[in-house]
Amino acid sequence: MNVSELKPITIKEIQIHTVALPYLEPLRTSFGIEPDKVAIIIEVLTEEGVTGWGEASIEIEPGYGAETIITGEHVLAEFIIPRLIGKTIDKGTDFPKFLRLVRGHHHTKAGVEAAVWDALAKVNGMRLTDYFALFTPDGHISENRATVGVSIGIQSSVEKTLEIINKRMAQGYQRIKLKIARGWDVELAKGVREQLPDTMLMFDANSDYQLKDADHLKELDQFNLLMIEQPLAYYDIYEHGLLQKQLKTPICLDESIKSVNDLQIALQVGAIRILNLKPSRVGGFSECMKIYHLCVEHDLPLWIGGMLETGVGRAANVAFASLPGVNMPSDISATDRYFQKDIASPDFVLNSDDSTLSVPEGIGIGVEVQHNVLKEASAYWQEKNPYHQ
Ligand code: OSB
Ligand code: MG
Repeated sequence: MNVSELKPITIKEIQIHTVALPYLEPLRTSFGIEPDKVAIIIEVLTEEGVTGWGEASIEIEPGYGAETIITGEHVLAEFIIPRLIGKTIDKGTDFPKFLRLVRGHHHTKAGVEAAVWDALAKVNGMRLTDYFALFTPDGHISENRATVGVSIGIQSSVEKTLEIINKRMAQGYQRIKLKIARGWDVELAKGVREQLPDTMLMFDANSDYQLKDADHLKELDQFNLLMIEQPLAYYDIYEHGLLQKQLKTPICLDESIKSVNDLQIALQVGAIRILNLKPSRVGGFSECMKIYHLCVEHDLPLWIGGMLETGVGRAANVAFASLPGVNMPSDISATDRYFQKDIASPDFVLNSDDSTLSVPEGIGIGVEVQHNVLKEASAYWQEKNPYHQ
């Protein structure tokens, strides 16, 4: 199908639902731990009668990204929703121009944009993954499944970490990501590698180190890590280039890459060998698409990162991660890695033979929002709301 033949949507109404869900296994990172998943679920109703769903995946504290639930609600109500009501959107990649004068707020914008892409796919009777594929380089079509791994938080001991790794490997996860921090790195690598010399293993530092730690980080080179994710500051690109020159282990950037322009700079200064692309961090799927094209042009290995999304956000991420340019295991796990009861159904279940998640067959994101669970999760947010009102 040609992109110019796609049906547009006209936005009639946008509803927002702030939710919280208790985690089954909270993720301790170098910047902290949160007991509950929080998000703003965005519902876009169209004149055509279809409803699109998206997730603004924001954390309670501004420890990963700058946004909070309150900034998200504020920017949605005052600046984003008023710019969209009554607007006709021809295709997904046209979306950013409507929010040209709302700068930053990537996680919030990404949630709205995801709902718009979902509505567009639905109005065209297509799965979101096939709708995405129309905007990728020629010949790229969905592989109908995304290869995935699992992200494991900082634990109290190497033994405890190995216990969780073994549980996840028994479930079928073939790539293990461990969170690290200063003081929780070399000893962990040594302990895990003694037991699991060949496992696909990577570390994520979430910006805990400085360039002056380069000699220490070099000790990690002996452990055959697939990559080290975001060792240095969340805003830095330049020093990652200096660090990569000293390290054999490939540097994967997460926090530092907020746009295709950032990626161009990182490539230019040799700061990146692998990209963790999070739709929420870069502000939505149009920016993801530009980044996807640049990765293909530069042969840069690419995978999709996660923000411990609910089924709504995860479904869209699985749809994107099943495109062939996404060529390393993504941080998208099965529903039972995250929640007892999710707001979208059916659950994502790991295909344990090949460490994949299947793209659902239904149109759009292919999962249905469970209105009763959405209501419960909204009430749980009201009860748990940690902000002083
Ligand atoms: O750095 O990738 C990260 C979750 C919250 C904030 C930052 C990160 C993460 C993850 C989650 O690693 C991975 C997942 O969604 O399963
Ligand atoms: Mg990361």
